Amino acid sequence: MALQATLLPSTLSSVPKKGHLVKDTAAFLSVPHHKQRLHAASLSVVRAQVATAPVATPGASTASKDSKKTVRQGVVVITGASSGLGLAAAKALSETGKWHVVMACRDFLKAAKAAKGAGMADGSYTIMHLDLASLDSVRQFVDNFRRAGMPLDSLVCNAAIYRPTARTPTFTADGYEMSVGVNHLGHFLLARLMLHDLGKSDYPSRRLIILGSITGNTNTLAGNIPPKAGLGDLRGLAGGLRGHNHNGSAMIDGSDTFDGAKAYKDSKICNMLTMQELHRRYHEDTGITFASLYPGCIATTGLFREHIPLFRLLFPPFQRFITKGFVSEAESGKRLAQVVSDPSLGKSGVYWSWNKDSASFENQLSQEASDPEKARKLWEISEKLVGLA
Ligand code: NDP
Ligand code: PMR
Repeated sequence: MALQATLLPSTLSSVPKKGHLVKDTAAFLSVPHHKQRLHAASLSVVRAQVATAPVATPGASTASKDSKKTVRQGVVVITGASSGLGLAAAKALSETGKWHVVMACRDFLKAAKAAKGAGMADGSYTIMHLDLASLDSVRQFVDNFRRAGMPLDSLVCNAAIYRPTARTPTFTADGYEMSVGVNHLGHFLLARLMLHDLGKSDYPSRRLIILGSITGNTNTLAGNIPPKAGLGDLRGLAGGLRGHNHNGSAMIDGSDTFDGAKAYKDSKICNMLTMQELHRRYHEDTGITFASLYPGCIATTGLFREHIPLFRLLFPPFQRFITKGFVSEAESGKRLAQVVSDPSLGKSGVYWSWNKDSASFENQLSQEASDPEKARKLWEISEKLVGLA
């Protein structure tokens, strides 16, 4: 039985080969010479091994002498893996050989270049199209992922946009303010749909991770730099985040004035509240681990691309030498990879952070970012906005 399972991966292929695009949407691109090492049909066989071997071993998908301890390679979907933290985590996870990374990105070519540029090995990743600014695209992604026949063992909601200088809102395909639309609503729908796939996985530790941040937590110095995050009574969100032109507000708290920096910080509160609500609703029944994190200040990423040039120049040295909150992209990638796969970070409902020695610890969220009543309300409104209720 175990021997059979270890032979399966190299002989079966359920994903398209080089350049093959699934569906006319061209939404799926497998990497060159991709030898898919996973197959849904092998899962029932591997299940028996998982029970006796809770921890994955390197090179697990190839035949091993000690096949009793073999756990198949895990599959992790990372949104926004074409840059910054997502790319660094994709690289870190793929390098272990224990993970096949599905890079869920809005720009194929950029993602392909980024993976190559980062030195990720052919066959260790798959790029699939996902534009979080369109709920149709989110649904299409889930559909394409399922058609590809891969299991889902971990989902990382990482992608984000930050529009610090914007004084007028832009909107997603569905008409929601862009920062909250992409960072929260797109991920909310993705997470809800993919819970089903995580639930079917036989992997020893299944995880759903949503990026949070220090700047969404007003119990920190960084969270007190104006504009401060705050969702108020969520009236703007309940009104559909449509903006003035549609007799609404583009801000979650219903404010008349749009503030791009605040919209981002608000979206991070939503991310952290969503993780906790997922934990409350699903952890006990499914065993899935839900987690959020602040990976450190990765001051060099594309997140700050819309900031003024002077900020982009001074922010990295400011964080490196003054606040000492700076963390490199590579280090942040390792941190996120830990939250995906480290057995010691398997606790659910936790917001992880790292101290100066890069040791992880369970951090405290601000009062608002841990308010269960607000989380419930956010959940219910978000469900309506993404068409789940
Ligand atoms: P980057 O800008 O480098 O990466 C963001 C990623 O999101 C990119 O791959 C981008 O794609 C993708 N993305 C943006 N919009 C969409 C969309 N509509 N659909 C799909 N993907 C999209 O930023 P970071 O790596 O810094 O940020 C990653 C996460 O880390 C974010 O959630 C952020 O909030 C969080 N974080 C970052 C901190 C930091 O200091 N940088 C601190 C705390 C948290 P593309 O490449 O095509 O633009
Ligand atoms: Mg902040 C301990 C101090 C600390 C840390 C860890 C951060 C992280 N920042 C700190 C302090 C300060 N910042 C101080 C004292 C100032 C005033 C000079 C300051 C300013 C500042 C600005 C203008 N910081 C910023 C900005 C941004 O535009 C960034 C932002 O808010 O993005 C949403 C940002 C950040 N500071 C951080 C981190 C992690 C960010 C950006 C990323 C994020 O939350 O995703």
